[in-house]
Amino acid sequence: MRRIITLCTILLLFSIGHSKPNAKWWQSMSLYQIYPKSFKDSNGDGTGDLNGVKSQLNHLIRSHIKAFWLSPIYPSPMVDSGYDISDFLGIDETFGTMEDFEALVKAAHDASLKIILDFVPNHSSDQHEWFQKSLKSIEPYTDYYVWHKGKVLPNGTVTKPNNWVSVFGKSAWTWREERQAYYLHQFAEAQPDLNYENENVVRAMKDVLRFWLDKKVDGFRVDAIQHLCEDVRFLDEPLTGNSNPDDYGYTDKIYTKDQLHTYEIVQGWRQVLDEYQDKAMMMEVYANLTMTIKYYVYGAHFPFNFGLISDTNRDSKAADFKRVIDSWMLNMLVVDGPANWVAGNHDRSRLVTRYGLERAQAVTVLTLLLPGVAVTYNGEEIGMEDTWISWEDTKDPQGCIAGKEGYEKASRDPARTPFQWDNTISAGFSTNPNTWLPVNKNYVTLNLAAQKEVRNSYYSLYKAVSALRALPAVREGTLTTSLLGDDVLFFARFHEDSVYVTINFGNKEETVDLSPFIQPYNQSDIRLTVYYATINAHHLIGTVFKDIRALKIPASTTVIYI
Ligand SMILES: *[C@@H]1O[C@H](CO)[C@@H](O)[C@H](O)[C@H]1NC(C)=O
Ligand SMILES: *[C@@H]1O[C@H](CO)[C@@H](O)[C@H](O)[C@H]1NC(C)=O
Ligand SMILES: *[C@@H]1O[C@H](CO)[C@@H](O)[C@H](O)[C@H]1NC(C)=O
Ligand SMILES: CC(=O)N[C@H]1CO[C@H](CO)[C@@H](O)[C@@H]1O
Ligand SMILES: [Ca+2]
Ligand SMILES: [Ca+2]
Repeated sequence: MRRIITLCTILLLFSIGHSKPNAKWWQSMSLYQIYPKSFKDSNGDGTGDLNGVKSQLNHLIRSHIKAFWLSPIYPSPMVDSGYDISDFLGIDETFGTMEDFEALVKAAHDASLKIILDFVPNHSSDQHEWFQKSLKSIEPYTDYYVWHKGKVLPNGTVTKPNNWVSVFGKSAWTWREERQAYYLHQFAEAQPDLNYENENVVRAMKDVLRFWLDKKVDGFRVDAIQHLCEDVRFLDEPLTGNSNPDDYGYTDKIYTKDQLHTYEIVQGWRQVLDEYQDKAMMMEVYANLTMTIKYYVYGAHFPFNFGLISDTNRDSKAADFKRVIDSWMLNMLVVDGPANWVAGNHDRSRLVTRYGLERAQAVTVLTLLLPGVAVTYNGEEIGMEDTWISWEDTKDPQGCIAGKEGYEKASRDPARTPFQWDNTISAGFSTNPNTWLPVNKNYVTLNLAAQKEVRNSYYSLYKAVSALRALPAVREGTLTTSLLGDDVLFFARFHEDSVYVTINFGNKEETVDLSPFIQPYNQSDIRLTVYYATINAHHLIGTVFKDIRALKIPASTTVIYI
């Protein structure tokens, strides 16, 4: 076996998950996020649905996906695309019936795919029976939500309890005459926060988990977890210096995010999962690294790693990417959990739009070949781009609240348009020419069917690189990262086999020497074969290099060697 030398300053070696005998399915899975409204419409009403998902499981299997999570499919007035749930135990009729859901679970399991649901514990819809009863102070629902009588000013006026701002902008408090009180909503007004100080709520939400686990789902992706609990003193949060009290950034979130009680609740959910076998829980957390990693300790199988969304962009240097990778991996040495890499979701601009095509491909290679879990948002495997949406077509509350002038910056709709399957009507997403959000006009050329035919398409890259995930080196090998000059990031995965990747983020050709990473270096012995290369070096695929001391990497190009 080849050994690796450690050049302390330029090279970090992570030894993770070495041949774990009882490796669990979630530790090295390729996880696919399905946004159900936009994946596949089976009945021609212009909105995606569960039968649509079921009809396309083959696409997941061919793409080497092992598990998929569905954004919310529960009954909802759809004020926030299903994240405003009016019944935690049902299926919204837009998506189908409970029978359709059960059939999807069965079809997924028959295909050896794991199915994961979105769990949205922070809030319900204001149309939920619990909230309607809470409004009327009907027990036991009176304190199911966070109610506050408000602050009484010296002149007798009652006003909002404090300066807390909603994630979507404006006050997080809304007055209800019926209750003569304010309720808290960290998101839209129609999304009242549940009160986790109330043991009945804690119990009720655990029962929600059991309900779906009994339906054989394999786990949960937990939404907006860091907003779960609030400090019950309801004090003003310190100001940040941003002068607009309607901006989420107006206050420093010391009382409304990352509260210790939140972690304790998560621990309770883990106990529920452990009543079953082989179930996984992953958290959506946009917090600093310390607060994020803490979820590993408190029972989550993993919190999503958004480093490639939040900390790098189209201007980042190779060193920035290395820092994002190394900082997460260093934490993996101390927690018992798999690393994971998320490059996109329905809240952020599309990967290609954020990074540009060539860098997006590099990021896709990173997510697929770094250790642990790879997460793909539907459409990213074909390099879908943001779609311009008119004010009239805007659906996202974050866009609507921002108004006609500001919606383009605030709306998340551009990343949520229908999946582009082929070049037929509505991109093969629906037989209906009118879809819930318009289809991107580029579907005529940018679609899955077309990309399957082309060797250097986004999907060909995705599929070829995904196939490598079956190799021991990628499944459970160590990771080495290194900078080769200012612009080239190198990483390698080693087990009995090896995979090497060079990414040139710069705009000129670079020549690199990979010999330090392979010892003892024996020139007549070592061969690197180009397994895949992005567009500027595509012609090199299959080329065998014997002299690895001077490999040429074209500008803006990713090359994978085995
Ligand atoms: C009471 O004081 C608040 C804050 O100074 C002011 O906005 C409000 O108009 C006052 N109300 C009355 C009835 O004077
Ligand atoms: C992370 O956030 C927590 C709480 O929000 C804060 O106490 C801590 O100082 C932060 N750590 C870093 C490194 O910023
Ligand atoms: C180098 O490779 C050659 C040819 O495979 C082999 O004969 C030789 O023993 C190797 N030398 C070392 C030091 O591994
Ligand atoms: C990525 C993600 O799922 N974000 C969701 C977080 O929670 C809010 C409120 O439920 C949603 O609006 C986001 O879409
Ligand atoms: Ca439909
Ligand atoms: Ca909350």
